[in-house]
Amino acid sequence: MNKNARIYVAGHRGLVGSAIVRKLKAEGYSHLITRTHAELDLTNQKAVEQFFNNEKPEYVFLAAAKVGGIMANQTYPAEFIHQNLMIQTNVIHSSYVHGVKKLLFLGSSCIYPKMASQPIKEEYLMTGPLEPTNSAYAVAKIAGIEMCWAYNKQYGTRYIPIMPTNLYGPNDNFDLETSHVLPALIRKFHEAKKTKAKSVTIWGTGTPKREFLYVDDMADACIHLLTSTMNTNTEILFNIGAGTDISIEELAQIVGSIVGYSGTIVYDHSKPDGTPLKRLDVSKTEKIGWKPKTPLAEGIRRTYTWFKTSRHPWEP
Ligand code: GFB
Repeated sequence: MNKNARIYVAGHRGLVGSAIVRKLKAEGYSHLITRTHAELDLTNQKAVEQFFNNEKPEYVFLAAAKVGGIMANQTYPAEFIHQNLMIQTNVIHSSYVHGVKKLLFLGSSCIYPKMASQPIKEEYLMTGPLEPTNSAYAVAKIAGIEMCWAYNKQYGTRYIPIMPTNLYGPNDNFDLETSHVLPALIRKFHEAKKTKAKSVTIWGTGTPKREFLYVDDMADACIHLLTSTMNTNTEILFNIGAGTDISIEELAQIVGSIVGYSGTIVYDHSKPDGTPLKRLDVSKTEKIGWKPKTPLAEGIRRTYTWFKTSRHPWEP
Protein backbone atom coordinates (compact mmCIF):
# COMPACT_ATOMS: atom_id res chain seq x y z
CA MET A 1 0.00 0.00 0.00
CA ASN A 2 1.63 3.27 -1.16
CA LYS A 3 1.75 6.14 1.29
CA ASN A 4 -0.42 8.17 -1.11
CA ALA A 5 -2.94 5.38 -1.85
CA ARG A 6 -6.61 6.35 -1.57
CA ILE A 7 -7.74 4.67 1.64
CA TYR A 8 -11.35 4.73 2.81
CA VAL A 9 -11.93 4.17 6.52
CA ALA A 10 -15.64 3.46 7.01
CA GLY A 11 -16.67 4.28 10.59
CA HIS A 12 -13.79 6.68 11.28
CA ARG A 13 -15.46 8.22 14.33
CA GLY A 14 -16.00 4.92 16.11
CA LEU A 15 -13.69 3.08 18.49
CA VAL A 16 -11.83 1.05 15.86
CA GLY A 17 -12.13 3.39 12.86
CA SER A 18 -10.69 6.33 14.80
CA ALA A 19 -7.77 4.18 15.97
CA ILE A 20 -7.10 3.05 12.38
CA VAL A 21 -7.09 6.69 11.21
CA ARG A 22 -4.65 7.67 14.03
CA LYS A 23 -2.32 4.85 13.09
CA LEU A 24 -2.48 5.44 9.32
CA LYS A 25 -1.69 9.14 9.85
CA ALA A 26 1.19 8.28 12.18
CA GLU A 27 2.59 5.95 9.51
CA GLY A 28 2.46 8.73 6.89
CA TYR A 29 -0.51 7.68 4.77
CA SER A 30 -1.67 10.94 3.24
CA HIS A 31 -4.84 10.24 1.26
CA LEU A 32 -7.42 9.12 3.82
CA ILE A 33 -11.07 9.26 2.84
CA THR A 34 -13.70 9.56 5.56
CA ARG A 35 -17.37 10.51 5.80
CA THR A 36 -19.48 11.22 8.84
CA HIS A 37 -22.83 9.50 9.20
CA ALA A 38 -24.55 12.80 8.30
CA GLU A 39 -22.50 13.03 5.09
CA LEU A 40 -22.98 9.42 4.00
CA ASP A 41 -25.59 6.96 5.22
CA LEU A 42 -23.98 3.58 4.61
CA THR A 43 -27.35 1.82 4.73
CA ASN A 44 -28.34 3.79 1.60
CA GLN A 45 -27.26 1.72 -1.39
CA LYS A 46 -27.52 4.56 -3.91
CA ALA A 47 -25.54 6.98 -1.74
CA VAL A 48 -22.78 4.41 -1.15
CA GLU A 49 -22.58 3.63 -4.86
CA GLN A 50 -22.29 7.34 -5.70
CA PHE A 51 -19.61 7.84 -3.06
CA PHE A 52 -17.46 4.98 -4.44
CA ASN A 53 -17.96 6.27 -7.96
CA ASN A 54 -16.75 9.76 -6.96
CA GLU A 55 -13.92 8.81 -4.60
CA LYS A 56 -12.61 5.58 -6.17
CA PRO A 57 -10.90 4.29 -3.02
CA GLU A 58 -8.14 1.71 -3.58
CA TYR A 59 -8.23 0.23 -0.07
CA VAL A 60 -11.13 -0.06 2.37
CA PHE A 61 -11.21 -0.61 6.12
CA LEU A 62 -14.82 -1.58 6.84
CA ALA A 63 -15.06 -0.60 10.50
CA ALA A 64 -18.55 0.92 10.30
CA ALA A 65 -21.15 -1.14 12.12
CA LYS A 66 -24.00 -1.04 14.56
CA VAL A 67 -22.33 -2.31 17.73
CA GLY A 68 -23.10 -2.50 21.42
CA GLY A 69 -22.83 -4.50 24.59
CA ILE A 70 -24.88 -7.42 25.80
CA MET A 71 -28.07 -5.44 26.66
CA ALA A 72 -28.03 -3.41 23.43
CA ASN A 73 -27.72 -6.62 21.42
CA GLN A 74 -30.52 -8.26 23.38
CA THR A 75 -32.86 -5.25 23.23
CA TYR A 76 -32.40 -4.18 19.60
CA PRO A 77 -31.73 -7.38 17.58
CA ALA A 78 -33.71 -6.09 14.58
CA GLU A 79 -31.53 -2.97 14.32
CA PHE A 80 -28.35 -5.00 14.73
CA ILE A 81 -29.17 -7.44 11.93
CA HIS A 82 -30.76 -4.89 9.60
CA GLN A 83 -28.15 -2.11 9.82
CA ASN A 84 -25.15 -4.41 9.73
CA LEU A 85 -26.39 -6.37 6.74
CA MET A 86 -27.14 -3.13 4.87
CA ILE A 87 -23.84 -1.39 5.69
CA GLN A 88 -21.59 -4.33 4.87
CA THR A 89 -23.52 -5.39 1.77
CA ASN A 90 -23.40 -1.89 0.29
CA VAL A 91 -19.73 -1.29 1.06
CA ILE A 92 -18.50 -4.72 -0.05
CA HIS A 93 -20.49 -4.71 -3.27
CA SER A 94 -19.50 -1.15 -4.24
CA SER A 95 -15.88 -2.03 -3.47
CA TYR A 96 -16.14 -4.83 -6.01
CA VAL A 97 -17.88 -2.68 -8.63
CA HIS A 98 -15.22 0.04 -8.32
CA GLY A 99 -12.19 -2.24 -8.26
CA VAL A 100 -11.00 -1.78 -4.66
CA LYS A 101 -7.65 -3.58 -4.38
CA LYS A 102 -8.10 -4.86 -0.83
CA LEU A 103 -10.79 -4.65 1.80
CA LEU A 104 -10.67 -5.52 5.48
CA PHE A 105 -13.99 -6.58 7.00
CA LEU A 106 -14.28 -6.30 10.77
CA GLY A 107 -16.44 -8.82 12.56
CA SER A 108 -16.54 -10.00 16.14
CA SER A 109 -15.66 -13.03 18.25
CA CYS A 110 -19.40 -13.57 18.88
CA ILE A 111 -19.64 -15.24 15.44
CA TYR A 112 -18.34 -18.44 17.05
CA PRO A 113 -20.56 -21.03 18.77
CA LYS A 114 -21.56 -20.22 22.36
CA MET A 115 -19.94 -23.37 23.72
CA ALA A 116 -16.87 -23.44 21.44
CA SER A 117 -13.80 -25.09 22.95
CA GLN A 118 -11.18 -22.65 24.15
CA PRO A 119 -9.17 -21.02 22.77
CA ILE A 120 -11.43 -20.55 19.74
CA LYS A 121 -9.84 -21.36 16.39
CA GLU A 122 -11.02 -19.85 13.12
CA GLU A 123 -12.20 -23.25 11.87
CA TYR A 124 -14.82 -23.47 14.65
CA LEU A 125 -17.03 -21.06 12.66
CA MET A 126 -20.52 -22.56 12.10
CA THR A 127 -19.87 -25.68 14.17
CA GLY A 128 -22.56 -25.03 16.81
CA PRO A 129 -25.42 -22.80 18.04
CA LEU A 130 -24.73 -19.11 18.73
CA GLU A 131 -25.06 -17.19 22.01
CA PRO A 132 -28.74 -16.02 21.99
CA THR A 133 -28.08 -12.49 23.37
CA ASN A 134 -26.20 -11.55 20.18
CA SER A 135 -27.24 -14.04 17.52
CA ALA A 136 -28.76 -11.35 15.24
CA TYR A 137 -25.51 -9.40 15.21
CA ALA A 138 -23.46 -12.59 14.83
CA VAL A 139 -25.50 -13.80 11.86
CA ALA A 140 -25.02 -10.44 10.11
CA LYS A 141 -21.26 -10.68 10.65
CA ILE A 142 -21.19 -14.30 9.47
CA ALA A 143 -22.99 -13.16 6.30
CA GLY A 144 -20.25 -10.53 5.87
CA ILE A 145 -17.54 -13.21 6.10
CA GLU A 146 -19.35 -15.39 3.58
CA MET A 147 -19.80 -12.39 1.29
CA CYS A 148 -16.05 -11.65 1.35
CA TRP A 149 -15.33 -15.29 0.56
CA ALA A 150 -17.95 -15.44 -2.19
CA TYR A 151 -16.53 -12.36 -3.92
CA ASN A 152 -12.99 -13.69 -3.51
CA LYS A 153 -14.04 -16.99 -5.13
CA GLN A 154 -16.19 -15.66 -7.93
CA TYR A 155 -14.50 -12.35 -8.73
CA GLY A 156 -10.93 -12.90 -7.51
CA THR A 157 -11.15 -10.03 -5.02
CA ARG A 158 -8.91 -9.71 -1.96
CA TYR A 159 -11.29 -9.20 0.93
CA ILE A 160 -10.04 -10.18 4.37
CA PRO A 161 -12.48 -10.80 7.26
CA ILE A 162 -10.94 -10.34 10.70
CA MET A 163 -12.60 -11.16 14.02
CA PRO A 164 -11.51 -9.13 17.03
CA THR A 165 -12.14 -10.04 20.63
CA ASN A 166 -13.79 -7.45 22.98
CA LEU A 167 -12.10 -4.12 22.24
CA TYR A 168 -11.76 -1.00 24.38
CA GLY A 169 -10.02 2.37 24.30
CA PRO A 170 -10.52 6.07 23.47
CA ASN A 171 -13.73 6.98 21.60
CA ASP A 172 -15.59 3.99 23.05
CA ASN A 173 -19.28 4.19 23.92
CA PHE A 174 -19.71 4.93 27.66
CA ASP A 175 -23.51 4.90 27.70
CA LEU A 176 -24.45 2.65 30.61
CA GLU A 177 -27.33 0.93 28.83
CA THR A 178 -25.74 0.21 25.47
CA SER A 179 -21.97 0.00 26.08
CA HIS A 180 -19.68 -2.98 26.50
CA VAL A 181 -18.52 -3.97 29.95
CA LEU A 182 -15.15 -2.22 30.11
CA PRO A 183 -16.29 1.34 29.35
CA ALA A 184 -19.34 0.75 31.58
CA LEU A 185 -17.12 -0.22 34.50
CA ILE A 186 -14.80 2.76 33.99
CA ARG A 187 -17.75 5.13 34.12
CA LYS A 188 -19.50 3.36 37.00
CA PHE A 189 -16.40 3.32 39.21
CA HIS A 190 -15.49 6.90 38.27
CA GLU A 191 -18.96 8.19 39.17
CA ALA A 192 -19.10 6.09 42.36
CA LYS A 193 -15.76 7.57 43.45
CA LYS A 194 -16.97 11.11 42.73
CA THR A 195 -20.24 10.69 44.61
CA LYS A 196 -18.63 8.59 47.38
CA ALA A 197 -21.14 5.80 46.72
CA LYS A 198 -20.88 2.78 49.04
CA SER A 199 -21.22 0.21 46.23
CA VAL A 200 -21.06 -0.28 42.46
CA THR A 201 -23.54 -2.61 40.76
CA ILE A 202 -22.31 -4.72 37.89
CA TRP A 203 -24.36 -7.01 35.69
CA GLY A 204 -24.64 -10.79 35.87
CA THR A 205 -22.68 -13.11 38.14
CA GLY A 206 -19.17 -11.82 37.44
CA THR A 207 -18.05 -15.34 36.48
CA PRO A 208 -18.00 -15.10 32.65
CA LYS A 209 -14.55 -14.62 31.23
CA ARG A 210 -13.67 -12.17 28.48
CA GLU A 211 -10.56 -11.28 26.53
CA PHE A 212 -9.85 -7.55 26.10
CA LEU A 213 -7.69 -5.94 23.44
CA TYR A 214 -6.63 -2.29 23.46
CA VAL A 215 -7.90 -0.63 20.29
CA ASP A 216 -4.50 0.73 19.17
CA ASP A 217 -3.26 -2.87 19.03
CA MET A 218 -6.32 -3.71 16.95
CA ALA A 219 -5.54 -0.84 14.53
CA ASP A 220 -1.99 -2.12 14.28
CA ALA A 221 -3.34 -5.60 13.43
CA CYS A 222 -5.69 -4.17 10.79
CA ILE A 223 -2.93 -2.30 8.95
CA HIS A 224 -0.54 -5.23 9.30
CA LEU A 225 -3.08 -7.66 7.85
CA LEU A 226 -4.16 -5.40 5.02
CA THR A 227 -0.60 -4.69 3.93
CA SER A 228 0.92 -8.13 4.44
CA THR A 229 -1.80 -10.64 3.54
CA MET A 230 -1.46 -11.98 0.03
CA ASN A 231 -4.90 -13.58 0.23
CA THR A 232 -4.12 -16.63 -1.82
CA ASN A 233 -6.68 -18.57 0.22
CA THR A 234 -10.16 -17.35 -0.74
CA GLU A 235 -11.67 -18.49 2.58
CA ILE A 236 -9.28 -16.46 4.68
CA LEU A 237 -10.21 -15.52 8.28
CA PHE A 238 -8.13 -14.11 11.14
CA ASN A 239 -8.77 -13.88 14.88
CA ILE A 240 -7.36 -10.82 16.65
CA GLY A 241 -7.04 -11.01 20.41
CA ALA A 242 -4.87 -10.51 23.46
CA GLY A 243 -4.31 -14.23 24.08
CA THR A 244 -5.50 -14.13 27.72
CA ASP A 245 -8.87 -13.74 29.40
CA ILE A 246 -10.10 -12.73 32.86
CA SER A 247 -13.38 -12.98 34.72
CA ILE A 248 -15.70 -9.97 34.91
CA GLU A 249 -15.17 -10.00 38.69
CA GLU A 250 -11.37 -9.72 38.24
CA LEU A 251 -11.88 -7.01 35.63
CA ALA A 252 -14.04 -5.02 38.05
CA GLN A 253 -11.29 -5.25 40.69
CA ILE A 254 -8.66 -3.99 38.22
CA VAL A 255 -10.84 -1.10 36.98
CA GLY A 256 -11.80 -0.21 40.58
CA SER A 257 -8.17 -0.02 41.66
CA ILE A 258 -7.09 2.03 38.60
CA VAL A 259 -9.94 4.48 39.15
CA GLY A 260 -9.20 4.52 42.89
CA TYR A 261 -12.56 3.33 44.20
CA SER A 262 -12.59 1.35 47.43
CA GLY A 263 -16.30 0.55 48.01
CA THR A 264 -17.96 -2.81 47.46
CA ILE A 265 -19.17 -4.55 44.30
CA VAL A 266 -22.75 -5.77 44.03
CA TYR A 267 -23.90 -8.21 41.33
CA ASP A 268 -27.24 -7.75 39.55
CA HIS A 269 -28.27 -11.31 38.70
CA SER A 270 -31.30 -10.13 36.71
CA LYS A 271 -28.92 -9.07 33.91
CA PRO A 272 -27.57 -11.68 31.44
CA ASP A 273 -24.09 -13.20 31.63
CA GLY A 274 -23.90 -14.01 27.96
CA THR A 275 -21.43 -16.58 26.73
CA PRO A 276 -19.38 -18.11 29.59
CA LEU A 277 -16.01 -18.14 27.78
CA LYS A 278 -14.78 -16.40 24.65
CA ARG A 279 -10.99 -16.54 24.27
CA LEU A 280 -9.63 -16.49 20.74
CA ASP A 281 -6.80 -18.59 19.41
CA VAL A 282 -4.59 -15.95 17.79
CA SER A 283 -1.76 -18.23 16.65
CA LYS A 284 -2.67 -17.81 12.97
CA THR A 285 -2.37 -14.01 13.13
CA GLU A 286 0.82 -14.24 15.19
CA LYS A 287 2.34 -16.49 12.53
CA ILE A 288 2.17 -13.64 10.05
CA GLY A 289 4.03 -11.31 12.38
CA TRP A 290 1.49 -9.54 14.59
CA LYS A 291 1.39 -9.55 18.40
CA PRO A 292 -0.62 -7.50 20.91
CA LYS A 293 1.56 -4.99 22.79
CA THR A 294 -0.52 -3.23 25.44
CA PRO A 295 -0.99 -4.97 28.81
CA LEU A 296 -4.57 -4.76 30.10
CA ALA A 297 -3.83 -2.49 33.09
CA GLU A 298 -1.89 -0.08 30.87
CA GLY A 299 -4.70 0.03 28.30
CA ILE A 300 -7.29 0.68 31.02
CA ARG A 301 -5.12 3.47 32.47
CA ARG A 302 -4.86 5.14 29.04
CA THR A 303 -8.59 4.76 28.44
CA TYR A 304 -9.39 6.20 31.88
CA THR A 305 -7.13 9.20 31.22
CA TRP A 306 -8.93 9.75 27.91
CA PHE A 307 -12.30 9.38 29.65
CA LYS A 308 -11.42 11.96 32.33
CA THR A 309 -10.18 14.51 29.82
CA SER A 310 -13.00 14.20 27.26
CA ARG A 311 -16.39 15.78 27.00
CA HIS A 312 -19.27 13.32 27.13
CA PRO A 313 -22.80 13.52 25.70
CA TRP A 314 -24.42 13.22 29.16
CA GLU A 315 -22.45 16.16 30.58
CA PRO A 316 -23.99 19.65 30.63
O1 GFB B 1 -19.16 -6.44 27.11
P1 GFB B 1 -20.51 -7.03 27.21
O2 GFB B 1 -21.65 -6.10 27.21
O3 GFB B 1 -20.79 -8.04 26.04
O4 GFB B 1 -20.61 -7.89 28.56
P2 GFB B 1 -20.42 -9.56 25.63
C1 GFB B 1 -19.61 -8.77 28.97
C2 GFB B 1 -19.93 -9.32 30.35
O5 GFB B 1 -19.82 -8.28 31.32
C3 GFB B 1 -21.34 -9.91 30.50
C4 GFB B 1 -20.95 -8.30 32.18
O6 GFB B 1 -21.26 -11.09 31.28
C5 GFB B 1 -22.07 -8.82 31.28
O7 GFB B 1 -23.17 -9.31 32.04
N1 GFB B 1 -21.17 -6.95 32.75
C6 GFB B 1 -21.06 -6.63 34.06
C7 GFB B 1 -21.54 -5.85 32.10
N2 GFB B 1 -21.38 -5.36 34.27
C8 GFB B 1 -21.68 -4.82 33.06
C9 GFB B 1 -22.08 -3.53 32.64
O8 GFB B 1 -22.23 -2.60 33.42
N3 GFB B 1 -22.27 -3.35 31.31
C10 GFB B 1 -22.10 -4.36 30.40
N4 GFB B 1 -22.29 -4.10 29.11
N5 GFB B 1 -21.76 -5.62 30.79
C11 GFB B 1 -20.85 -8.57 23.31
C12 GFB B 1 -21.81 -8.88 22.20
O9 GFB B 1 -21.00 -9.59 24.19
O10 GFB B 1 -19.50 -8.59 22.90
C13 GFB B 1 -21.49 -8.19 20.96
O11 GFB B 1 -23.12 -8.65 22.65
C14 GFB B 1 -20.02 -8.21 20.63
O12 GFB B 1 -22.21 -8.77 19.93
C15 GFB B 1 -19.18 -7.83 21.80
O13 GFB B 1 -19.64 -9.48 20.16
C16 GFB B 1 -17.70 -7.91 21.52
O14 GFB B 1 -18.95 -9.79 25.63
O15 GFB B 1 -21.21 -10.53 26.42
